[in-house]
Amino acid sequence: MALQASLLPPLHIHKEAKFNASIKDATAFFGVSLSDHLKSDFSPLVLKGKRDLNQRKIANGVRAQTTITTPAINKAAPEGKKTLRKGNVIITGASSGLGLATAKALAETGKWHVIMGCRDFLKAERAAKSVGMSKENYTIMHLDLASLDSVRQFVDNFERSGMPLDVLVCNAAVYLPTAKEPTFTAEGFELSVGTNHLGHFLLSRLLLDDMKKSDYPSKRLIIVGSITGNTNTLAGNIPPKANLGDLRGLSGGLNGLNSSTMIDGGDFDGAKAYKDSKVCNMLTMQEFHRRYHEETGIAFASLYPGCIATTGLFREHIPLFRLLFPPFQKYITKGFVSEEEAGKRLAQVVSDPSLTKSGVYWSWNKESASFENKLSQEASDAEKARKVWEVSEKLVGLA
Ligand code: LMG
Ligand code: NDP
Ligand code: PMR
Repeated sequence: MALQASLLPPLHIHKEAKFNASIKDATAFFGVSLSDHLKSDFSPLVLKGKRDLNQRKIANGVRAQTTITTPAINKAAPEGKKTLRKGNVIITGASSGLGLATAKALAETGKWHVIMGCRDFLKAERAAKSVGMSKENYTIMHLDLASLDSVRQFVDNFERSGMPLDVLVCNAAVYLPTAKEPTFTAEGFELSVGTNHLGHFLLSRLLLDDMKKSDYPSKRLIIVGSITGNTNTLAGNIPPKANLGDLRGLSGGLNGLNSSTMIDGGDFDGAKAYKDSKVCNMLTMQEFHRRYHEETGIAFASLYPGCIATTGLFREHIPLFRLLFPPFQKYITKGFVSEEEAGKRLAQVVSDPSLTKSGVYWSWNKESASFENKLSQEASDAEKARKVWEVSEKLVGLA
């Protein structure tokens, strides 16, 4: 049933704080749990598909470290369902880093068909081969999130493939910390927010109907967030800090002509634009939850997978940074995770029966046990989420 990459039309192939002294808040501040009483609810067994009742009991034992304001409605898959068809999961930016590691982890279970939404078809094909994914477990489809036309084309292609959509993972991102001048998407939005937020916003809105139609028992829409967008953490307090302000730049279209290229209307700063885009990602997840969770049963989630200091995300950073950042995170902050471990974490948010709660921002402690983390004030501001949603709708042509 799955359409393989080679059967796709060729045109898609080539385009290419406050620091509160409580343990709970310390947990959120450092991005990992400081308490060690939690049991890991992730083990390779889960990914290998041995999900029996015992395991579910263990998983249910995972307690939230911190709470969030959004209501939690647990729509777990029916107990004991054994003859589940393969799930179909779209992962954007699956050609490297976290996306690739997640694709690999899911493909290996034999329970998932991964649709890799990538801007560079050949790179994606090589990447899938290099990690040993077998052909029947993945399909590559062209997707350039820096072009809304490409996003629409991707959705068309996917729909024409006839595959149901069970899970969508918005993972791709660009980070331009050394850029002196802004660069732009095809529609003229500043590239970081345009790609990381607006491209994914259109994609997820368009694919929501496809997800509604799926008969899969545990449908999920996941948008990757980050600690650096959360100013209730140490990492989120390294300048420049995320701040969406009153959204005047976003409302103006981030084009640098009649509006600022920055969401808050300030001067261009690539590192800040990335962090702002992550705040938009986390706000969008919560707004999706508020608008659609009850109606659709889809679980909406975000996560901070840990500091994966070796990925391509830092490709634009200066060489000295790229050299020092991994040992710094490994030995000093201890926030480092390998691509493989981070991939398992995201795969868990895709498929683990214990992570069905909607409206949650997941993080992991040092023992790699998941917990519900607390978002910063701005990243959990419902009014701002609504505004970002409405302004974004206009910018991408949905309203
Ligand atoms: C902006 O700068 C950039 O301008 C922007 O481009 C973007 O990258 C943005 O957030 C991303 O950052 C902000 C940043 C610049 O400012 C600060 O962080 C202010 C503090 C500056 C402190 C610099 C000192 C560097 C040495 C720190 C050593 C660690 C101490 C902290 C932990 C305390 C533990 C007791 O700052 C920088 O860019 C600084 C460079 C940071 C690179 C990260 C790597 C640091 C490497 C430190 C050496 C570690 C060596 C590891 C070896 C371990 C062996 C055991
Ligand atoms: P990578 O650079 O390795 O992966 C990013 C992926 O996004 C690449 O596959 C890249 O494609 C793709 N991409 C970039 N632009 C576009 C575009 N216009 N259209 C389609 N795909 C695009 O970085 P990571 O794996 O680290 O990042 C993955 C996610 O994890 C991001 O959302 C990031 O914010 C998040 N994250 C990362 C952390 C880290 O420490 N690394 C920490 C917290 C969150 P290509 O291969 O063609 O370049
Ligand atoms: Mg940060 C617990 C401490 C911690 C964690 C978990 C991160 C994660 N960082 C921490 C601390 C520090 N960082 C400290 C003390 C410094 C000053 C030396 C520092 C610096 C720093 C820089 C310059 N860190 C960075 C940068 C980047 O360019 C990265 C960034 O901000 O990208 C947007 C980054 C990151 N630190 C992290 C994580 C996860 C990143 C990658 C950002 C992301 O993907 O969201």
